[in-house]
Amino acid sequence: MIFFRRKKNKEHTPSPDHLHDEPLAHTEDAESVVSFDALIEESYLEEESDHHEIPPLDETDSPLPAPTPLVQDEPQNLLARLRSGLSKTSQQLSGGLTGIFTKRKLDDATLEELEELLIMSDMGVHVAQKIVHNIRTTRFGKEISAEEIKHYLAEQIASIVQPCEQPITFTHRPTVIIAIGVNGNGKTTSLGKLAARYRSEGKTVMLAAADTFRAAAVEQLKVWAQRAHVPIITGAHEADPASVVYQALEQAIAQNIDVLLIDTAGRLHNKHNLMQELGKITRVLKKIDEHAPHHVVMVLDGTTGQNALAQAKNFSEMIGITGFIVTKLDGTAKGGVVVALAHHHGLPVHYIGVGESLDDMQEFHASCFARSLVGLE
Ligand SMILES: Nc1nc2c(ncn2[C@@H]2O[C@H](COP(=O)(O)OP(=O)(O)O)[C@@H](O)[C@H]2O)c(=O)[nH]1
Ligand SMILES: [Mg+2]
Repeated sequence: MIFFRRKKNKEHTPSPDHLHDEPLAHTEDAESVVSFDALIEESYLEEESDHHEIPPLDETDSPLPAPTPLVQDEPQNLLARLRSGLSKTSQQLSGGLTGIFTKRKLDDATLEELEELLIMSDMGVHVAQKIVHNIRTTRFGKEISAEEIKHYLAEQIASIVQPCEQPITFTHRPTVIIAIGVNGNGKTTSLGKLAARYRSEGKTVMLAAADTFRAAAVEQLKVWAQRAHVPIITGAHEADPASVVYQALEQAIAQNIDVLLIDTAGRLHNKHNLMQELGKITRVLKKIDEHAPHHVVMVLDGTTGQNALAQAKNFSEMIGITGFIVTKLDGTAKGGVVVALAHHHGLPVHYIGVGESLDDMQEFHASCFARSLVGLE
């Protein structure tokens, strides 16, 4: 399914604000558009065939001695994983840049090709135009190598995404983090990875399975809880998610837990039900702690490119999102979507997912991300 995906339109180029604010109406350059309810409903219908693989426990991550630092936390490992995770996007960008800038001056034609290349990585028309405009004003008419362009791009991208480099803060005990987002985006997996990460940092962690609609969803979270050696609160099948969350927060307080991670359902029949459920979850949390939830993190699937942007827009209009996790960047050449997200939303991007294993959830570092995205060491 594709929606809100724009083709470049040279005659009419909307302003960034215009693009951001535009409702999901049918436009000439939208390939196909669906409503939010259709999106939710579709993900609900997909449920029948929705058997997410739960990777087996293997010797690399089980048993996870807790608290023990994850291998990834060594800086070289982190960077290497980031680079390989973003390699689909960086190969496309890097290959394209080499093609465009081999012994060529920075003229209208090369700039146009550069803009196309940036749009292909899903940075969006406006980010691409902004970057190309900046290059034009400083370098027009000069000879420039692909390597120089990469450095320049990395700087530009880093400056756009820098404000989003904001790690999760742990200001309360327990700090309550709730994951929301469309089915299949990676909520459960991301929370499992975070449970292991926080545990390895020496924090005490509890998981709450508030996606009570699907038994498999609870089982999936249980496997992650086992791996990360953390307790999990679940309810009966189709129990009220709000009651699970209430019990979880009570338990977390009683057990002096540092971080409570709440997994929610991504698919309900429509927007109204989803809003109601998330609203109720928030209300019951506030009965116990008026500041909870301390983080409402939307999990986005990076492989959906500009579609992820539209989901972010829809959810942020419904619910007060405090930050993002962008998953599956390893599976896509559309890694530029993080740049578009930063440009349009400006909310923190707490973590990015660059693979399926426990070690593949990284804190978002603007300059490392930018350099890796364009294929620089
Ligand atoms: N390659 C890759 N796969 C991921 C990543 N994050 C999640 N997944 C996979 O995406 C699928 C859906 O994830 P899940 O956590 O069940 O999504 P949820 O429905 O939002 O809870 C699973 O097969 C995960 O293993 C990632 O960063 N990279
Ligand atoms: Mg799930």
